[in-house]
Amino acid sequence: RPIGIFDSGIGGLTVARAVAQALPDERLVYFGDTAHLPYGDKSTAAIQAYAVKICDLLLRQQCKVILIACNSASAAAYELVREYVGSKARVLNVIDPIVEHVGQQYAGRTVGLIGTKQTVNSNVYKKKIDDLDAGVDLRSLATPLLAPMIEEGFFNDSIASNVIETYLSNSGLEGIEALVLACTHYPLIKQQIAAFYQGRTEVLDASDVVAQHVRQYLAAQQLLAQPASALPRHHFYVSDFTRSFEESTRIFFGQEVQLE
Ligand code: DGN
Repeated sequence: RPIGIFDSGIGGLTVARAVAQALPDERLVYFGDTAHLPYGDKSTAAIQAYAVKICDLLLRQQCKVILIACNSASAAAYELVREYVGSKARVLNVIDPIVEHVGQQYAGRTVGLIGTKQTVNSNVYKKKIDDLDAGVDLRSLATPLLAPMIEEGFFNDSIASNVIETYLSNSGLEGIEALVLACTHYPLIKQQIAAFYQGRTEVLDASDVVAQHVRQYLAAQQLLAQPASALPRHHFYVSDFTRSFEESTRIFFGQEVQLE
C-alpha cells in the first residue's frame, strides 16, 4: 500500500522528495490541490472541506498513511482529518515532528518561525510548543510573499535576497537561535535565509525531519514496504492541470514529474 501525501499545490513536493529519499522502496501517491491554491490565505473551514475530499481520493488509492505535507492544511485540518479517516489510515502532519525536534534541541531558548498567514495566525506551533513546557520562546512572523515569489522562480537571486532581508530585519525575530521554515516552499531559499543570519542562527528545514519521522513511524508499525528489484512507480495527481505547474515540479521535486 502506498504513502499518500497532499498539499495545496506542488510545493509539498519538497516533502515528497525527502520522503522518497528516506524511503526508496515506498510507492507515493501525491495530490496537489492546484485548483484551490494558495491555502495560505484561505479560511480554516475551506481548507478542512478540501482536505476531507482529498483524503477520500487517497483512501480510494489504498494509502496506508496520509501525510499532510502542507503547513497551512496541517494547521487548519489535521484534527478533523484524523477523525474523518479513523482506522482506515494513519494521518501524519508536518508540524508535530518539528515541534518535537524544537522541544528536544532548543529547550529554554528563543526560536523563530516563518510561514503563511494561515499557519502563523492559527498559532498552532506556539500552542503545541507551549504544551511541551520546555521553556521555548517561539516568535512567529507571517511572510506571505515568499511562497508566490518562489513559485515565480525567484530564489537564489537578488530579488529573493531583498524580500528575505526586508521581512527578517526589524521583524521581532531578533535574538533567535533557530528559525523554523514552516512552509513547503522555503527549503528553496534556505541558503539565502542562512546567509542573512551569517551562521548565527540555525535554519531548520522541516522536510528532512518529517521524512525521518515517517520512516520511524512505518518501522514501528511494521508497515515498511519490502525491498523490490524495480523502483516503485509514484503517481502525482493535481486538481487543476497546467503545463506551468508541471514545469514547476522540477523546482520542488528536483526533477520534472508527470502530473495526472
Ligand atoms: N503549501 C503551503 C504551506 O506549506 O503553507 C504554502 C503554499 C500556499 O498555500 N501559499
